[in-house]
Amino acid sequence: EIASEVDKARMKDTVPQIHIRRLEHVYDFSELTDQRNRYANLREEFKKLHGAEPDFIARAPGRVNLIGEHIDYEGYSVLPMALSLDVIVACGMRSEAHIHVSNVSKEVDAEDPTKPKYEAGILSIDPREPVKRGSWLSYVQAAYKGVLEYFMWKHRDNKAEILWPRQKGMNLMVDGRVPQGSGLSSSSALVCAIAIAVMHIKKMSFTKAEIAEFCRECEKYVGTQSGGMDQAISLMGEKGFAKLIDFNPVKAHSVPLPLGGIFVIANTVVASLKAKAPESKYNLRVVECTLAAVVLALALDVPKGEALKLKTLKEVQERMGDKKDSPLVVLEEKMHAEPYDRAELEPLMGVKLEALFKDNEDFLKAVKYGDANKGFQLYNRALHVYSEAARVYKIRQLCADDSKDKFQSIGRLMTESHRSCKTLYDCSSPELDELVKLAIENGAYGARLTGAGWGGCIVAYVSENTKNRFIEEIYRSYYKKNLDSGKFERSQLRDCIFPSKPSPGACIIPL
Ligand code: NG1
Ligand code: MG
Repeated sequence: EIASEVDKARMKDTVPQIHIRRLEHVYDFSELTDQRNRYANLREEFKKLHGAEPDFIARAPGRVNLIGEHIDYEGYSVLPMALSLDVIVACGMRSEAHIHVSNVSKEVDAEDPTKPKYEAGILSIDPREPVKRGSWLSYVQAAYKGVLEYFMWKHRDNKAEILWPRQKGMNLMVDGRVPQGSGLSSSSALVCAIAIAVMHIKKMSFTKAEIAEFCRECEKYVGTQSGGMDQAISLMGEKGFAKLIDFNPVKAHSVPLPLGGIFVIANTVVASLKAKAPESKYNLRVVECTLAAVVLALALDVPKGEALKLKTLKEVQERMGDKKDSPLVVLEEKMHAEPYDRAELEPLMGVKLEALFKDNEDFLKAVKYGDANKGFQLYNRALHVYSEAARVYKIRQLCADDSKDKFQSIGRLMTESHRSCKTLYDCSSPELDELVKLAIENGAYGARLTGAGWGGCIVAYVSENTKNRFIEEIYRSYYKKNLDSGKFERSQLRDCIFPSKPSPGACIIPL
């Protein structure tokens, strides 16, 4: 009997399909009533609009990244955990051959208060249609397209493409609780929730790893050329564990967190500007890392043809020979700290910047901006990436350690990560710096920005015993202060500071 239990547990672990779960297995007891009401409200709204109950609800969580910032797209492992803040989508068939998408949110548009913030819309069922950018519906369309394109690619020998014209339509109604632009990955939660909803209604079955890979790719249709952390953790999160996520191929390892410590998330309430025009700071960082990889590879005598094809700093580290374990020394030796500009880069690489990024419009825009401004900060960006990648493994090790001062050591590494994000990667903001400072002054072991930065949230590592006092102090010194001065409105402060617990990943909730 025990053997069969062990077998069952192992099966559960190795069959990486999307789970079908009941509400009480998704949320903590303390939030169940609130969640039941929320789900009931979504069903009711759906029924009001479409005249029938939805078939099921799909759910995908946001995440907090504990360590490993801006290194996923460079191929390095990261350490996030899924949150209970999530996106839920009610889903049903539709007789017309198109997709109706709506949102239960009553929020109004910031610029035009006569319009809802999340306007309903109709999307085509033809997955070949390009994604229209600039609306929340772009993420829905990207996810739909991602699922169907992957299906068609996987079944290309069976002529799957003849399937789509005969597709039925569907109704999707969304209720999201991950605050937008907060660095907690509201976008990927939406993409993943839609992807599994579409899969489930079309009876497609892919593994979590497959879904994570194609969701990472399809979210790029919206414009941010991101790594795969957010989609992977949203799909592969597990109750009670942080996850070390590896890439190429994507894989998640459970990391138990030390008892007695807790990660508190605090939102600056200033939205992240990572994708803001004209340059998209985020895409510019990805471009800078690619250029750093090429320049470093050339300095290591990697043949030009090969060097120009390298995409990540990790691939370069693998070519460092006996210095593979000390990339910082190599970097110091082979690159200069001053920014690189076109005049230096093009003769070195033997190609035009535009030629190197010719396949990607978003990168070309970033190149144009970098070129017209202060050049490309290759050394600083690479220094951040290599040192941050090492910190991820150190923290993972500390989580497994029995040393007494592990809380302090983990905290110190987190604060180091923040400093690196601020000074080398230039992705912090005055409010993020202020919150990190306040967190440390109020007894946190350490604190750092989380997610892309340039706004959004910090995560602070705090002793479980003092967390309530900690939260009160931060509330008083940051939120109350800004509320009193009129900088914030009360409505912005929902879920602004809360202790987080590792929650389960995406699932389907039958009705
Ligand atoms: P957020 O902050 O959730 O937008 C972004 C990227 C991640 C990762 C982090 C920085 C997306 C969808 N996600 O996250 O892949 O690169 O920044 O570590 O853009
Ligand atoms: Mg995002």
